[in-house]
Formats: sequence, C-alpha cells, structure tokens
Amino acid sequence: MPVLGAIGEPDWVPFPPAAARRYREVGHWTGETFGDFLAARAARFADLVAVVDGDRRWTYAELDERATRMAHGWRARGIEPGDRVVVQLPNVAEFFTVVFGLFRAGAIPVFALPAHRANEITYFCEHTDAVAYVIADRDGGFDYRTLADHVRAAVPGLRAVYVHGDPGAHTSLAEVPVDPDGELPEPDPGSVAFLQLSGGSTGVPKLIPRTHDDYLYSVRESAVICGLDISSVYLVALPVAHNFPLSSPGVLGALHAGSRIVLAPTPGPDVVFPLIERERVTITGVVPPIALLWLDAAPRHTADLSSLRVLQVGGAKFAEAAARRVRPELGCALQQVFGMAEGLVNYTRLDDDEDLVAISQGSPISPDDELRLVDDEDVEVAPGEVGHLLTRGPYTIRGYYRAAEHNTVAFTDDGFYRTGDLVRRLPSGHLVVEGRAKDQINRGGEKVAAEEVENHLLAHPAVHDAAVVAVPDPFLGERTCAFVVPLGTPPTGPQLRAFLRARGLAAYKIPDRVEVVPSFPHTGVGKTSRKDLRAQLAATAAREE
Ligand code: OOB
Repeated sequence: MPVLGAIGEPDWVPFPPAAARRYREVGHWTGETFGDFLAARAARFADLVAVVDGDRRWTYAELDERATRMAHGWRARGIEPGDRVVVQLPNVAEFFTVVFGLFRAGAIPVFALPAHRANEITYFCEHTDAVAYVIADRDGGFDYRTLADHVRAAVPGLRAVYVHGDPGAHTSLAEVPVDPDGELPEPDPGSVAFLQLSGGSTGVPKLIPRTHDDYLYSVRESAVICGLDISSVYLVALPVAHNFPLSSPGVLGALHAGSRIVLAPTPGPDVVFPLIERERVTITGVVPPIALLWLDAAPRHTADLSSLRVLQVGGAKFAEAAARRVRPELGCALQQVFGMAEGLVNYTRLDDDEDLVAISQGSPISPDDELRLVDDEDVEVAPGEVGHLLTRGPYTIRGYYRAAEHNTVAFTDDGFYRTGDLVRRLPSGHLVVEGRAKDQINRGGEKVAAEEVENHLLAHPAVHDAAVVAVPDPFLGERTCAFVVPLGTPPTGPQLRAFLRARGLAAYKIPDRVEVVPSFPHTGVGKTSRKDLRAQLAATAAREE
C-alpha cells in the first residue's frame, strides 16, 4: 500500500486492486502521468499557443520546455519525489510551470486558493508536512509575502517560500529553473499526483488525494463532453487551482485538446469581456454570482462576445430563471456543471434540449460512475424521489488524505463517497440538485464548513456557544449567519468578525451576519437545531418585509 512518508496510518486510501484493474482494462486509466501528458501535448501541438497571460503567449513547446527546466530546478533545490509543496498562485502563467515542474520532479502540489489566509495555509503546510510554499508577491491588494512570513514562523518544517515577482525576504521563483541535468523520476500513474481541497463540513479542511490515472481520465472525457479542440479558446475566470477551472474541462482539458488558455486576473465583466473579444474566447466556466454579473452587464457593454459558444455554470445551484437568460442575453449555450473536488462531475450535454439544460445539473462523465440515491437509513429511494447522493467510480476518491477517522463517516463500507448533496434523478439520468444535508454553506460556490467557523468563534472569551447556518441570498445563493450564545457581556458582530480575521481565517468564511441569542433551539436528542435557527431567520426576514 503506498505510504507517503508517515509512520502508522497510511496517508491515503488507494482504489481497491480489482476496481483499479477493471478501470485499466476498459481503458479509463491509461497509465499516463501528468509529466508525460504535457510532453505528449507538446509533441502534438508544439507551435500552437497554449497559454495567454496579458501580453505573454507561450506555445505548447515553450510551456513544455519551461516545465522541464522548472522540474530540474526543483530537484536541484532538494525537492524529492513524494514531497508536498503548497501552491497558492493567482491566475498567472507560472502556475503551469510550477505545477508541471513539480509533477515532473515527482513532487505533490497542494492546491491552495488565493483567498486562503494564515489559518488555512498553516494547516495545509502542517498537515501535509510540506517542504515548500509557492506564492505571488501581491495580488488583489494583498501581500502574500507577509502571509508567508507568518506561515514560516509557525511551520518549522517548511524549508523555503518561492515568490513569483518581488521575493522580499524569500526566494525568487525566477531563480528556480535550470538547464536539464540528469534523469527526472517517473512517478507511478496510480500514485497521488496532487492534493485538492474539499469545501468540507468538518472542523478542519480536508485534503483530497487525486492520482494521475483517475484525474487524467476525467480530464480527457471532460474535453470530449465540452467539445474542445484546437480551435477552442478557454478563458480562466475562476481561481485556476479550483477543480472546476482546472479540470471540468478547464485548463487541463484545454491542454489535452490543443486548445488555447486565456488567463483572466479577475472575473468582473470589465476585465473579462474585453479579453473575450480580444482572444476570441469560445468557452469559460463561472459560478452563479459571476454569471449573474455578466448577464446584467452584457446589455450596457460594447465588447463583442460573439465568439463565446459555451458558458459553463457550476459550483452552486444556478436558478432556472437565470439559466433561461443565458442564450438570449449572452448569445451562447449554457452548460450546467455539478461537480466536486472529491471526483464525480456531471455536465448537461451540448446537444441536450434547452429545457433540460435550464432545469438540471447534468449527468455523470462516465458510464462507470455509480450513483446511489438513498434515504437517511441508506435505503435506496424510489425513482424520481429526492435522496442523499452517494457515489463511487473511476475518478472518485476512496478516502481523504490523512483522515482515517473522518473517512469512516464520509464513505460507506463499500467505498461510496457521501456527497452530502440531496438530488433527484430525471428519467433521462440527469440530476437535479435539491439541497444539501451537510453542514456547509455554499456562498456563491465558495464553501464554508459550519463547524470550522464555529470552532473559531468558540475560541472567543465572550462566546459560550456558536452555530453557523446559511441565509438565502438573491445574489450569492447563500450567505452565512453566525448565531452566538454569549458568555458574560455579549460580543458585537464587528468584534467577532475582527476576531476571526485576526485568527487568519479566509475572508469568505467570516460570517456575513451575527445574531446574539440567549440560547439555541434543540433537536429531540438535544443537538443544536440548525433547522430551527434557519426557520428563525426566515421568520425574521418575513417580518422585515
Ligand atoms: C465544485 O467543487 P467543490 O469541491 O468546491 O464543491 C462541491 C460541492 C458539491 O458537493 C455541491 O454541494 C456543490 O459544491 N455544487 C453544486 C453544483 N456544483 C457544485 N450544487 C448545486 N449545483 C451545482 N451545479 O464546486 C465543482 C467541481 C468541479 C466542477 C464544478 C464544480
């Protein structure tokens, strides 16, 4: 069983040998690694443009060469096969050289998002025993070098911080690439290629081990489902390391198909629309609030969006009324995407009937994706009924990274992942997401684990108890409300928010609203009733209207 360095518990749960054998036999898993993948793309599409970042345009051959030099640089700096490296970069071309360089050096990138702060990054570094951390100097008005100072002080095992741009007290990323010297390692395609982040519903974020074999299968199939070819231009509007823009079909699907990738620094229409016009973008993927912004901005914008053929929307439920506006107002097809970093991704197909695309969140990538819709007792619900979605298949993990205990609740004994999503299946096989049973708030695609925020609130001296729930919101879909039972003098909302920020919590996890209450409603067994708290909020909202 593959073990990544630790003593005791294995670090991750591999696919059972019989399942792995079958996925290879039927050709889902091809034995290609990410390092080979880029080399094969470069051989085939050498002179085509692979990546556009501002005025920079790299061909496939150039990208491949840069990644090789980076890989040798990582090796020269002592990064060993299997080492974990936390990567937190904005949408810049260096993301590709860093990550493919790490793949080729046999190392394991850990994909952080630009929004993460000291609390999250410290945890990722500690939990994975990361040896290095890669950042940009500044982005979106935030100085990541200051964050890195903090993380380095907190995590002694972290040997170096590499900075794209001005390194300050750290090491410049530009100094890493070197001329090839000696052989690069050849990772096992069945081994962990990288760690993705889970939106999570637990006290600490969960890390998702994805293998070369399983992930590349989902990438190849996604490229086909989304109709990518060498004439496609994929615009990255969301943070590139998130699973959606990374692989659904995202930048990896684009590379697979010989398409062109255009990086947008931010997703606002004033930045993105001119880029769509300039680069003749054909496809992009966004979360619902961004889609709404684009829909509202389109009529007053002069940019020519006529090249856009497909707008993918996913990450959170896209309201039917908004879905029906996409074709008439943006002049392109909508594709709904219901996916998860743990694996399973569903797409509406490009030839699906428009009504189906407006009301459903698509059907799975693979004929070998196994889906079960069950009730609270894990008993299959009747066809057409809403049930908890459980799934298992050729690109869905069998366990989180270094999380043996949590895995016993997040997965069934026979390896199905409990998604926490409530869905209904249409006769066509398409799924409709009806809600969620996990203690998570989906803030316009950004996932907030209630328990994680509650734990931080409980650390405040004036907080006796805390419960974080979702409040419906017309723009984000949901916002967060923290209910707090005080200890002594009641704390104010601004005080609690400042407290959480000072603890280094990512901004999207800071509660939008704080309600101080004398006590919590309880369920029959005495647990805090989030359902009643949500009802309380709904009643207040109704009174205010
Ligand atoms: C994507 O991945 P994650 O890991 O950030 O979040 C997964 C969760 C799902 O379990 C579900 O609760 C929610 O996000 N979700 C949706 C949805 N897409 C994701 N809920 C309703 N409607 C949708 N269309 O969010 C992700 C990964 C790959 C592709 C697309 C999204």
